Amino acid sequence: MAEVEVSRDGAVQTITLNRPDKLNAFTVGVHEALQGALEEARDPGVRAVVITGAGRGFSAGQDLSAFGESGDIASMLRATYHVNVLAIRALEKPVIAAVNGVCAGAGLSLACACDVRLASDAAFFVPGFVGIGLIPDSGGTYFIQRLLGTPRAFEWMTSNRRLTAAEAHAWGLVSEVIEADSFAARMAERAAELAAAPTRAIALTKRLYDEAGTSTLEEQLEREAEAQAAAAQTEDFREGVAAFGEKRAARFSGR
Ligand code: LHQ
Repeated sequence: MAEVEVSRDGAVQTITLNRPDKLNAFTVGVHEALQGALEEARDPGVRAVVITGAGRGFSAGQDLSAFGESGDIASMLRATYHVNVLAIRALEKPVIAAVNGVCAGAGLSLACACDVRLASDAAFFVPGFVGIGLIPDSGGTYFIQRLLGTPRAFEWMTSNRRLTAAEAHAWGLVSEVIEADSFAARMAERAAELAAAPTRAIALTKRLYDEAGTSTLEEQLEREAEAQAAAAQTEDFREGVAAFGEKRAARFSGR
């Protein structure tokens, strides 16, 4: 069995971390396979990507038994986690973290690097890092600060508190909590909705929100103007306006 499985259903690509006995903890092999899957996801035929986990875990972060694979942690982070976190942000399509279960350490960072987070009611969220004397890496200080604000991010990430899916929803960490039995179906429905959206506009919106964190208002207004000019060149814009005029649902192609 592959440690990362990739499947395609229409315009939705699903990437499943597949080391269930280890709660899908990351090894070098998992990083490499995830990198390959994220490269595949660049195919224009893919218009939404789902990352999920097999078994009762989303991911428990770094495989602590494989921790000795590299003595140089900084280089290891740069060569593995960083590549995949940056690939998720660079993908010009929405990436959904379908958090089916336990989500800890760099698994939590990876989920937070995604654009949308859905959680099963069987999921729970654990910082992990502080439990072993480490700092939140793989974007854990970046994304979680943006999602929760500094005071809550700091308190949580330094406490190692286990958060239920309901608490994660109340905090705004996940947008939806779904009963475990209907999780796969709801995840597929949400991914299909996003895959049917005007992909170029979604991609431009993703980039604009990423840039907004470090822009001045003037810079951001200018970026919006340029992005809007690009969005207005798409077939989807023409289709959206035509559908509005004809009082029908738009059929976006992603072009
Ligand atoms: C695991 C793991 C795991 C291996 C559960 N590794 N086996 C980056 C760069 C360099 C260095 C270090 O780190 C990083 C980034 C990071 O991600 S650091 C943070 C690493 N993650 C953690 O510290 C979390 C460790 N795991 C846990 O605290 C618990 O397992 C959680 C809270 C995730 C789940 O607890 P439970 O639901 O009670 O499950 P469990 O503990 O019984 O785990 C089930 C199995 O999975 C068990 O194996 P076994 O053979 O005994 O059934 C665990 O050993 C294994 N496992 N996490 N990270």
